[in-house]
Order: sequence, then structure tokens, then C-alpha cells
Amino acid sequence: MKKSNQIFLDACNGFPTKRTPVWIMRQAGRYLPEYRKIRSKATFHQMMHKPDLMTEVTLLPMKRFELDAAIMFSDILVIPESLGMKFDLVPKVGPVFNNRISNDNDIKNLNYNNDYFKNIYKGISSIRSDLNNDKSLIGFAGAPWTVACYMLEGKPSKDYMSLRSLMIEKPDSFKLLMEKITDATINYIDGQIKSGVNVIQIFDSNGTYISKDHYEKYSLPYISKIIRHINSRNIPSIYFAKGLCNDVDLILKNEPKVLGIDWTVNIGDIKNKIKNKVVLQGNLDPSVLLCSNQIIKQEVAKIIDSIGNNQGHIFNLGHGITPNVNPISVEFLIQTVKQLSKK
Ligand code: 1CP
Repeated sequence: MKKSNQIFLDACNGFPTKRTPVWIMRQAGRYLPEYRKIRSKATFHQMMHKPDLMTEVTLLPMKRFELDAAIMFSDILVIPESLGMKFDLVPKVGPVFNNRISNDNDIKNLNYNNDYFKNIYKGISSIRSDLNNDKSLIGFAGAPWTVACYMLEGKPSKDYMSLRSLMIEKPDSFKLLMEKITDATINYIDGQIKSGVNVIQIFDSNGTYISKDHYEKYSLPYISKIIRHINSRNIPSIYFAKGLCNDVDLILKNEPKVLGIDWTVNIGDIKNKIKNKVVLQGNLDPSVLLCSNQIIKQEVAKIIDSIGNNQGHIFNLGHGITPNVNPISVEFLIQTVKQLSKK
């Protein structure tokens, strides 16, 4: 792997950089008034599937802030849709499927449709050609476990019991479901890479809901298949393992190039444990963005100081930015990261 003209890509590949690169999970979302304006006139699905809208929304935070990477505007729930399911975004609830999986036949009947992604791939090519060449474009997908949580429950849940009980009671049905999601995800990732993304992040946002033993047996094999596939394509893989960061040895069995860590752990402790085996991404508590500039600066400094140099770290929040954040605080955060990490 050679150094590039993208500071974010260089950091993912473990090269020293002149400062710490920065981007923000969910950076193209509801905290931006320009996002809300577009969203008031278009459905969420139109924003994902019309290449010009997808491009415009992805680039909104890039126009406003000096971020080092854009993340394509989409959702982890496109995979269930490519398998024949359909969701709507319901105000105050979130994504709700109108045909959740409730029996073995529903799993057998899931059928992958590659055509589902054709406009998303056009959108990626259009974003890549509009984005400055020193900025990286991040593609993404959900971890099979996290995606399956929504397919079984049909909507956001506080415990995802339906998937947990299926896993324990009917391991064969569970396995078929995970294999279908994994195969679809690998195809989708290949399409994203061909269309121009520079890095892929796997979101395991529901990693919290699985026990360590079950994770190793029922979730890790599918994630590691996907990550090994990304690695074989010679582009960096980022694994965001929410709720699992205390078990770094376990999650590193997935062999990601970059480990995205949530805000509940101390990034310095994790750095000591991993001994430079992977690059770390994270992990400012998203609630800090609701605080004063003085606090933001203090918390950014803590993270930068505990990493200690400009190698092996990408600055990000420890989970997605929330809709109630003032964009002015985001601007301050980005400038502060750049200033404090400059050598
Ligand atoms: O306008 C709206 O009401 C839409 C809200 C919204 C947005 C902006 C949803 C519905 N998805 C998205 C975009 C999205 N989703 C991105 C865009 C790129 C960016 O980061 O700017 C990404 C990366 C996702 C990924 C995603 N979707 C995750 C993993 C990341 C995370 O935050 O944990 C998850 C769990 C989802 C499911 C989902 N889709 C939408 C919502 C509100 C949710 C979460 C539901 C829940 O609470 O469980």
C-alpha cells in the first residue's frame, strides 16, 4: 500500500499524517438545516435512490465543514430491501418494515435482487466525481447481526429478543438468514467498490445485544467473512463495534484495518491493548457536542493526548451525531481537532 493524496486513506493504512483526520458518523443528517429542507420535499427512499439527490445530500456536510471524508448517503437497511423486504420511516419511531420475518418460510423466501442497487451505484460514481480528490469516500453496510435485528423485529427495539430467541431455538434458520444477508452484503460491497468508494465501514450498532459466547459463534464468522472480502479487494475496512470494545482481542479476530470504538471506553486503554495492530477511530461522546466550546476543547484534548501522536488514529464520535446538535459546534470540533493534533 502506497501513501496517497488523501489524509484519511493514509491514516486508515497506518501511515503517519501531519494531523489527525476527522469525519463524523451520521454527518449528513437531521442536525443540518439544509438536510431538513431537502427532506421536507423528498422521501427518504428518494434521497437514497435518486443519484442526484444522493450526491447532493452526501456533499452537504463537505460544503459546510472541512471534513476529510464523505460517507455515502444511504442506510444499512437497504440489504433487507434487496432481499425483498420493504420499510418506511415512521416519524418518532424510525424504520418500520411492513413485512417483518416471522417464520422459517419468510427466511427461505428472501431472494437477492442485484438490480435494487443500480441507482445507488450511479450515485456513488457521481459523488466520487464531484468530491475533491484529496477527500475520501466511505461506503458502508451493516453487520449481518445488526441488520437481522431489524428484519426480525420489524422496527427499532430496546432488546431485539426476536432475533436472540431465533438464534438460540432455531440455529439452522438463523444460519440461513445470516448467510443470505452476508452474501447480499458482499455483492453490495463489491458494487460500491467498483463504483468508486475508497473505504468500507461495517456498522455493528446492535453489537450490545449479544453475549460474548454467542457473538463468537453466531455473529463473528459472518462479519469476518465480509471483512476478509474487503481486505482482499485492497481497500481499508473499518469495523464499528458498538458495545463490544471491552473485548478487543475477540473483535480483532475479524481482522479489520481500522477499529471504530464507541464512547464508553477509554481510547488510551484500547491503544495500549492493541499495541499498534490496528488503527483506531473514535471516540468522543456525542453528548459533548451539546456542551460549551470550552468543554468540547477539553474532551477533544483528552482523546488526542491519550493517543499521543498522529499515527494510528482517526477522530470521530463514539456513535452517530444527534439531530439536536448545533452545526456551529461541529465546526468548532473540527477546527479544534485539526489545531490540537497538528505537529
Ligand atoms: O430524515 C430522516 O428521518 C432519516 C433519518 C436517517 C438518516 C439520516 C435514517 C433512518 N438513516 C439515515 C442515514 C444513515 N443511516 C447513514 C448516512 C450517512 C451518514 O452517516 O451521514 C448511515 C451511515 C446510516 C446507518 C444506520 N442506519 C445505522 C448504523 C449507524 C448508527 O447510527 O448506529 C443504523 C442502526 C441504521 C438504521 C436506521 N435508519 C434510520 C434510523 C433512524 C435508524 C436507527 C434506528 C434505531 O434507532 O435503531
